[in-house]
Amino acid sequence: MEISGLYFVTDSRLSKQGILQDVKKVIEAGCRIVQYREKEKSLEEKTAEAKELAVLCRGKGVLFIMNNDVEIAVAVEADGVHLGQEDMPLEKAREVLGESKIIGITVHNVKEALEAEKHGADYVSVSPIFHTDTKKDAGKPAGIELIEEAKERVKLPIVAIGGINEGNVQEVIKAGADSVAVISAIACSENPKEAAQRIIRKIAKVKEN
Ligand code: TZP
Repeated sequence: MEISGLYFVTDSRLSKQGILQDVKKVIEAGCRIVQYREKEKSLEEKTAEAKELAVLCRGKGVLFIMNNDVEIAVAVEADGVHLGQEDMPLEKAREVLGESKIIGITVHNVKEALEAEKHGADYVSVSPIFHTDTKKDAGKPAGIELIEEAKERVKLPIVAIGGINEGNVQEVIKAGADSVAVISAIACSENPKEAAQRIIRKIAKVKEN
């Protein structure tokens, strides 16, 4: 399945209604990619939650990606895993997951994106595009220039992340992002379904033109 459009990433610390509810709502809105990302939970808790979300996503034909943890991805039969630069090396993750699974990786510059491509990533997540309070160590905002540069030099689908919301999503897509990964603009909203719908509509408008 294609890596495009809205890509929702869970965060129980920010969620108003709980991540299960958030995921149900974004799927109702039309989101086709969900990543389970929980930083402060035990392995047992993460495995149980990931399992529940994996089953939900599978039933709806939505891609389910596990953040960082390759073992949990295997245990819950996730569609893939998302790695940071400090996580398990890509080749190792590929060995464990096999060719059929999706492996995405966070990159902060074109050099890292080219490395990821060389080592067999399925998509790169260029990060952070704008300022974000959600990930404290995300680093300095790269701006949409990084999307433009990555789009020019890398063949892989480009997922943009960091501070993306309904106000700036269109410039992100215009710059060349195939997909936008969003946490707070949806999880912190009183109505995650409507927030997701507004972002999806804005993406569609750019693609229509
Ligand atoms: N990786 C880079 S920025 C970020 C992650 C997980 C946080 C994105 O969250 P938000 O709330 O959409 O800015």
